[in-house]
Amino acid sequence: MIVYGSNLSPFVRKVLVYAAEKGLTLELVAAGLGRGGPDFKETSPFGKMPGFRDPGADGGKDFCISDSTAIIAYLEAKYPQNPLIPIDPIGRARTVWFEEFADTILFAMGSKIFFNRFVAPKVLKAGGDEGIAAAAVAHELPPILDYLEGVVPPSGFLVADRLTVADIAVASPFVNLGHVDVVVDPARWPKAGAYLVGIHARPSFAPLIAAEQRMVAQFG
Ligand SMILES: N[C@@H](CCC(=O)N[C@@H](CS)C(=O)NCC(=O)O)C(=O)O
Repeated sequence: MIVYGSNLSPFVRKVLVYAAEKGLTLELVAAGLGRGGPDFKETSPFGKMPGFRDPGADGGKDFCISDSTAIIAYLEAKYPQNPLIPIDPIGRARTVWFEEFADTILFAMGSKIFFNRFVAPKVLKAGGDEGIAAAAVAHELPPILDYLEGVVPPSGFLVADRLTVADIAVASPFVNLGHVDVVVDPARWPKAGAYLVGIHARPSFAPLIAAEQRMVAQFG
């Protein structure tokens, strides 16, 4: 199975970490921001990463789909062992909420910082707007961390006291913040900070983060 995109995208990283936790092998093909060609376009009609292809899975034809949530829904249905989306109504609803929180609220905040401090100046060589990034750090990040501080249970997992897609989705955008040296102040947000450190230390996240750090460092 193929994922198209860059693991610097929190959505691509979410799918790769999910697959690692499930013991599934996905091939990552570079795509997005002008890369990937027709094969990527076939999986993602609007050029958003990740795209996904499961060769021959649709009655002999390739099954193609985009959107990290759709891809994970497909994989979870196809590979139900070691479930990462609870089946009980409350657990499932909470998992969907945290994934949605990550994909919209967290991503909107994080992308202002990562885009303007890394993607625009270093990848696109177009200059970033530091004012937008600094305002997001000062005004948008703290209420998000206040919220997380209040909802992280002692178990260290957001839902069902075990790892679910909720944890993968919420922890993923914080990797991007780490790449641009935005750290969670442990004095102000001790529970949220420890939670993120714990999720990022998992064998599914840690090697990806290390590889990304090397990639980011190459841009200077
Ligand atoms: N809801 C989508 C969001 C995908 C998305 O916005 N991806 C961004 C990268 S983080 C992208 O491809 N941006 C490039 C573009 O819009 O051309 C998902 O969960 O996969």
